[in-house]
Amino acid sequence: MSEAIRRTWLPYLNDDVPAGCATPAETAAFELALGCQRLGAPVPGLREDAALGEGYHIYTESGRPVIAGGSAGLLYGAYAYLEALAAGEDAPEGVQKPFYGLRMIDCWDNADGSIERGYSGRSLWFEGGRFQWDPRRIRQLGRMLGSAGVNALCVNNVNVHAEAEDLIEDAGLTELARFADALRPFGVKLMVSVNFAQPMRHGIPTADPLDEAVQQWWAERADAVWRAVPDLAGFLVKADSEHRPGPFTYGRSHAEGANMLARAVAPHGGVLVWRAFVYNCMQDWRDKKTDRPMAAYETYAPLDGQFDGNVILQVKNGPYDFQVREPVSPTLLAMPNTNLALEWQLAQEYTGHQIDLYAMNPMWHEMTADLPPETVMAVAAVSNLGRDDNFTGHPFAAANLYGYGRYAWNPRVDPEAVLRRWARLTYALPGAQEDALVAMLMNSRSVYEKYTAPLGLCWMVNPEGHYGPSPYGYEFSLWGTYNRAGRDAVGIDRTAAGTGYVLQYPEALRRRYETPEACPDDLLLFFHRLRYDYRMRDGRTLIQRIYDDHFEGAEQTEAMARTLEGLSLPEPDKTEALERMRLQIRDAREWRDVINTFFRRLSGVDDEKTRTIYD
Ligand code: GCW
Repeated sequence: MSEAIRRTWLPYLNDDVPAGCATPAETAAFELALGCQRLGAPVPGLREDAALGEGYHIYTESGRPVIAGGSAGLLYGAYAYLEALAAGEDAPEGVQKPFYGLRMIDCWDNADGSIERGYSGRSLWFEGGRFQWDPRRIRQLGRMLGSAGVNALCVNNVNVHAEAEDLIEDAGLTELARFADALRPFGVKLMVSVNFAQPMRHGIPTADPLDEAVQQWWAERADAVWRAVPDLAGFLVKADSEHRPGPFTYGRSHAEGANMLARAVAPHGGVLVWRAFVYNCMQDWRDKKTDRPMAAYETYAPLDGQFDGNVILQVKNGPYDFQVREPVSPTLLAMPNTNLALEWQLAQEYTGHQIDLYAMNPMWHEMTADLPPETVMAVAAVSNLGRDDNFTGHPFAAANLYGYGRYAWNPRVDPEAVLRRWARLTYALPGAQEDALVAMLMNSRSVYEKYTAPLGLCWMVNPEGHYGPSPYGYEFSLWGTYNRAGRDAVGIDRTAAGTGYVLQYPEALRRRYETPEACPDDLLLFFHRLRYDYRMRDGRTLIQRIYDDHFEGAEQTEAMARTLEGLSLPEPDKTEALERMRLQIRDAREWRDVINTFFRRLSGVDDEKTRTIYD
């Protein structure tokens, strides 16, 4: 582990991380004293006002800035004040409150120190089956989370392996409490992923949610857990999914399963976050009727209104699984009487492993058009954090963590303003360079989409690790993940005449998606099966568009490398970013050539522009 504390978006605070603070209000005072001194700014007065809760009010009184807020509000106000000054702006006056009360990071960290889909090194807090961490790094992490505005961290993987079950057993509670103590000063509460079948470890022959012994075991467990960590935010559960146990085994519904756990945590003010990522993961590719994107809606929409008040149903943004582009999950639009959380993935599982540039704020912002932010009451994001010196693998991937917090505070925030703020705070580049960096980030998703799987084509990725092209990789698998590319046509018909998926949408979206003429290009093959000679709006054939996108995406990657070389970034960020960019260029070429060759071979159609497509 490196001794040096790495640059974050608060570089003026880098070398001293708050120690000895027990509450967010104390951390606020520490950060302001240090930051204002470094920035040569007046230190604001702090006025605790519990009624403001996590919100804060910044105003001037007798010529002196004042920050009022609840304990966490003071901390958020302090960071807002410091950030504005560091970015060369006036301190923001007025009241600010977070849009979402629960702003979670879900960590897929395993107790052995590995991270499922982690691209930034090993876990920052687990090793060898137990909690183990470097206090300085955890304080810096706390500062990053607190200053981004995140307020809950689920410490362990939703796939709860045996060692992690110990977290809520008596033997594990002291360590859990210590870790909660470490993050509490930053306004971050812990959450724990639990195994639905955990009572069976204790001689109870079933995990049936309607069984009294099971209910009693969970109630007693929750009592013990909250005795150790009184402000634990709640439990998170992945059930009946990808071989995890769940209520289906006992013929019970997911409302029955979730409510049983919710009743155990309710007396302690805890929430029960239940994931809606449930589908048949043992599909037969020959079966064209079972359509995986339909699964969550089929399972959950009929249960609307049946969940207890402290259950939050956590739904991934799209109906598949964090692909580059998916339509909004129809489940999110079908459950007005259920508390919903929208789940994103900061970890770049399908979006380039924190090697390829992929800034997410534009994508999150785009979703607000189809999913009014008021539809959900919480947001969650799978963590991109790890033990790498820079915390996020790629130094620019920090923009996604920072940006997620800004979006959780205000889902309608302008993505460009967020990326600019992050870039300015982190690097303070000369104006034109900052513009170039921000433009590159704003465009990064589109570039990635072009050279990987454009037009809503999903799953052309290598199943082994989910990096790099493999057009047949998922085609004959059990996971319900097909492109069905043939000699004449590609894509899946999800209209009423096809799988019927489109019928899960409210009318306006259904109309937009049900005909190829109305469907936006970027989701065309998600909803429709089209011939390669299908004419796109701009007159190009479908196959030509596939070729063009792959060539363009790979070329744009090379342009990004030139932009990057021109930036006066500090070391080691510049070297790290350039090294990753070299890999991105290599991999974008590989995507281009593999995917274009695949379609060229299948269709027999040449590129109109006679560029090289290998045979
Ligand atoms: O995307 C899939 C991932 C799994 C993950 C699962 C989930 C934690 O490939 O690694 O398991 O989603 O969201 O539960």
